[in-house]
Amino acid sequence: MAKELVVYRHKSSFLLRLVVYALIAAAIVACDAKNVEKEPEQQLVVTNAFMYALPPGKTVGAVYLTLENKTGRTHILNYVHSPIASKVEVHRNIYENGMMQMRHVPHLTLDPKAKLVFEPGGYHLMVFDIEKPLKENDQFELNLEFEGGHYLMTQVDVRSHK
Ligand SMILES: [Cu+2]
Repeated sequence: MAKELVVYRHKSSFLLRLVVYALIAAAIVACDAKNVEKEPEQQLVVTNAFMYALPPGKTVGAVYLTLENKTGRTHILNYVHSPIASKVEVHRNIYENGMMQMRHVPHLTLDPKAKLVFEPGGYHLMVFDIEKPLKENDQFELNLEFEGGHYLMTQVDVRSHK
């Protein structure tokens, strides 16, 4: 009788162990699923962000950078923030009616696998009301806010005019 009881207990702890292993396995799968979900946002990449040093008294400048969407999904850039400025906007220069026009692009669509180079004469980030004069080799922070509440932070290098 006592022996049977021991056997029974042994079986039950084996079952319990199985359940625990199953739960651990499920937790690992859940973690993996989370990582996969997070990955697309990590594959939005900003590189080579820079601004030309501003002449004394000037408080508005243009930032140039390369924005890459390495994901298979469309992403929309809705807002850009910087601690050094009151406002940052996505602008695009368009040559129209013999004149260079500057347009505000409030929602910039980045197609899957798209690489967009912000450069003089094209896309740029207009930075308004810069609080302190920016000299060569200064750096400041820029935060890009995409639809769905995903943020991308980058440092902007201040370069001298050539
Ligand atoms: Cu502009």
